[in-house]
Amino acid sequence: MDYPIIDKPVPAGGWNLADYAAARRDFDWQQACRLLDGRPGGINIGCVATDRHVRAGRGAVAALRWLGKDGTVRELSYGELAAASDRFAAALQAAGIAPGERVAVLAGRIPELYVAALGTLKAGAVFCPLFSAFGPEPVYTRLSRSEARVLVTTATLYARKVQANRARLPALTQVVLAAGEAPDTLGWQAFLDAAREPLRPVSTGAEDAALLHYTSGTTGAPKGALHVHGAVLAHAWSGHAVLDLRPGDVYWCTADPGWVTGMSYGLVAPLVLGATLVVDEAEFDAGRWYDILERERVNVWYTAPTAIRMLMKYGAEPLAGRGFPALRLLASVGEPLNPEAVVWAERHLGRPFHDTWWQTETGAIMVANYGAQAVRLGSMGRPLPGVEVAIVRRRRDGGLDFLADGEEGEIAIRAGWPSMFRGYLDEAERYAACFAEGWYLAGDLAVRDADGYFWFVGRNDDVIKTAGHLIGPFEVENVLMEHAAVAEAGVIGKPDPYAGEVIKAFVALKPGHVADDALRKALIGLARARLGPAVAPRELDFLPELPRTRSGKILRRLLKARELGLPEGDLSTLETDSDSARS
Ligand code: 6R9
Repeated sequence: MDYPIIDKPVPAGGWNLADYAAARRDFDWQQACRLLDGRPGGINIGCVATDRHVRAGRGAVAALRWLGKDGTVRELSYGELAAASDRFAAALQAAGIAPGERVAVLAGRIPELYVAALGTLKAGAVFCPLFSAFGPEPVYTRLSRSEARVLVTTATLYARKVQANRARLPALTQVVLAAGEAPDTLGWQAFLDAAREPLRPVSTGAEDAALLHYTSGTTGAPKGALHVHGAVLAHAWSGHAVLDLRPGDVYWCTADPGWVTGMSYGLVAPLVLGATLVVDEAEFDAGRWYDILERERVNVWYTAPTAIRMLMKYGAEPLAGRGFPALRLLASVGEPLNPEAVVWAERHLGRPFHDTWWQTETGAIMVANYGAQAVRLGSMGRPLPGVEVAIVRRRRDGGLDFLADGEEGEIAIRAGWPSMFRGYLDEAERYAACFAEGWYLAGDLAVRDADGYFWFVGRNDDVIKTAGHLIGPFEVENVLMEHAAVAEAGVIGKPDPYAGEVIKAFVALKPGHVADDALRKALIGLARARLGPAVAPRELDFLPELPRTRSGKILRRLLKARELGLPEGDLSTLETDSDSARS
């Protein structure tokens, strides 16, 4: 391989503390970045993920193995993926899409999504994935705020989630349908055929924008976290050091590319490292999942705690008569990984789950139980070499206090790692509020033990994690507020044994409206139609009024404490917390 840094294998016996400290001290991201593709200054994720393999004679290796819902299997080699993404990039150029402009995809896990992502990157445009289970409202907000010029979707999703808002999306000049037909759109093949010239290579540098991921905060609209081409170094490094991905490995990541995990590790890292990426189009199904692990001989599997808990729920029965000798490494991300899940996996799949912690903003894994270091049950692991993590408390003057081992505080990462987000699109202040004294503040609370392992405590804000997906309460409250009967709405995450949290709404009504079951159903129905079932509240209670801070913000934490029967806590801190800079 042509990566001097990641060519170093994980030391036999794993990273001990001394190796780890040395590797971190000696690690030079800038140097590594320059080495990544040989050309000074130039780097493009799409090219590193495909063309590099073709140049190295690995064009015939399977890059993508797609398992359709209906049993269809489609395989694309690295050579085919390189050619198909070139073609898509050329079509973007023919359509007049300039480098830096946004191309969005709203689709399930279909091969065209992967081709479009890589092609967009090759054309120097910015790829913006949208979760296909989002309803029309979140889709509109994201398309509109990103000023996407091109949208790749299917006729069904277009009709349900985009068409009605098309006139309100002036920047959107081209809708390309990977399946089906609709007025004012182009078919996939017709779009590709419009490119009469081959791709004119675009030179992108490490600091050029590549990916735009929308993520949720406590207040305001979703934030567009912008990532650059140089991030690929962190994807490659973490894919190697944490996921132990090797060329020719069969790798399966169950995350949807509509979320950051599905891009960083469901597309970029495995392709950059020359693995064969298994993509399953279908939704969770225990029997199907075990079939995939067994039949496809998956070597490395990356999934989420919710999925593991669902598998555990089905028990040992669907496992009877199966074996997974090919499985080498299991990893998990997105929510706290409960120790039972690790133990269960070791017993039933033959390997423990390795936890990994990171965020949309960090772009790549920051903390993990990686290499052969012992998995500490309940701990997220240790920072990767090249990543410096501290536990801090923000002072009132904006400075940071660095806390000792064993003390609970906010996770902070020293700014400057390659996959660090480079901005929230058009929101410089919101971006700046995430940093202090050269450190990025993650908004998560944790404790570090004396051996350098990090233990997750909780979020420092009101965002909700449901089935591994980050949901902003504000987006949900806004839709409920649109109903004529609603005076105010507050939304919280309510603990759930499988999904981690489910969304629960509290609503106060305007005078003259009756809080009954019909209205409850109507409100949940409205939210499902506008937001999509993944984002809509599962439960809804009526209250005479909602608790507020002195500055008028809804005290979601108090709603949560009451819901869970917990002490209501120190209200003065609740008030200052919900007024904090980061949102
Ligand atoms: C990759 C991703 C980020 C938030 C993060 C934290 C939670 C992620 C976790 C975890 C406990 C882990 N989270 N990994 N919590 N243990 N191993 O999920 O990105 O959607 O931006 O969510 O997810 O709260 O801050 P994103």
